Amino acid sequence: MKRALVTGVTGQDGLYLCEALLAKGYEVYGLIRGQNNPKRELVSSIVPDVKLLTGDLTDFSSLIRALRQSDPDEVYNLAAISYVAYSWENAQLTADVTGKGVLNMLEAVRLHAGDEPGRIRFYQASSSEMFGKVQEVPQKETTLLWPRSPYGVAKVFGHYMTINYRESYGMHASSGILFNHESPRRGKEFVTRKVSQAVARIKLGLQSDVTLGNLDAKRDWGFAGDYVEAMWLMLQQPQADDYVVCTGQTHSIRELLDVAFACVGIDDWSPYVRQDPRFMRPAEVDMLIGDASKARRQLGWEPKVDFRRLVELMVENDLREQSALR
Ligand code: G4F
Repeated sequence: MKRALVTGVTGQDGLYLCEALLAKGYEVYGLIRGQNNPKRELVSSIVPDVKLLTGDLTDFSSLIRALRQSDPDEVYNLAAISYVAYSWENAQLTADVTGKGVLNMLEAVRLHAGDEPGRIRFYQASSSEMFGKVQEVPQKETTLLWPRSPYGVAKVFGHYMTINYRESYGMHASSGILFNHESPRRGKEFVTRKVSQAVARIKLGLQSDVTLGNLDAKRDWGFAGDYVEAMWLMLQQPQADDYVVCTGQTHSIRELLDVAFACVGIDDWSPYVRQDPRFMRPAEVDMLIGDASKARRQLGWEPKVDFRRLVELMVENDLREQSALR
């Protein structure tokens, strides 16, 4: 039985990945942060077979302890402060967790693996946010990185550290450059879930409108459940490498609103949507669209859920959730 250690286990990706690994027969350990973490119960209710260990990416000795307790074959480093807007308000914390935290984990894995550096396979959750002010369309593994937020800069540090540990120590360390990926488990601060929840509440008469920021930004949105499969496939390859994971389609926030409101029979959403500068960012990533040819060719990976179906899944889920709250 293979063993995996997953950091960021309380997030959307952590939950989908744990489900996938358990279904494949892995013994799964999840790293959980802080005293009496309120999300512990959520994890235990969705994936009760995951063994939870306490640790923090900024606390090196806790990572060494978690590695000793789990002695994993594979480590998936998903933990991060992942909300881009928040990273301007907490740039140093973001650098410590989302950036330096990757170095802590890589170093802990290197020390734990001892004189067999390739023994533990390592996955780093890199991000399309690293492309920022895009230098090429579509974006691929070789596209020049130009991050536009403290979060993006921290992710670039983690990405290059992962490559550096692979090249310096012969570690099996791979980096997945994942474009935006969403699901009914997405946090409510991200735009897709903010919209799907608002649409459901407007339909049910619980809310009159929703206030957003920039409606013209475009994103390549896929389904998180599809993307965790790509993470796993990367660690099954004989050689570690870096891969872009995306759908190759891009849509604006306006198109997101079109599809989401259409799910509840509203064709003109303009009376329900307001804009406020407080949701605008100091520097915006205007457009992301990826090219996943390498992942398709080398991993045999394909996204299964398209944009329209993804939005439908999210609105249907929020209608159920909000109806139950009434
Ligand atoms: O949903 P978002 O907050 O996601 P963002 O910033 O693209 O980041 C997500 O994807 C990255 C991958 O590229 C991940 F690395 C990262 O951790 C995260 O998962 O915002 C998407 C777009 C932005 O252009 C934003 O300006 O939506 C725009 N937007 C417009 N109004 C809004 C809002 N975003 C949020 N969160 N809230 C709004 O009211």
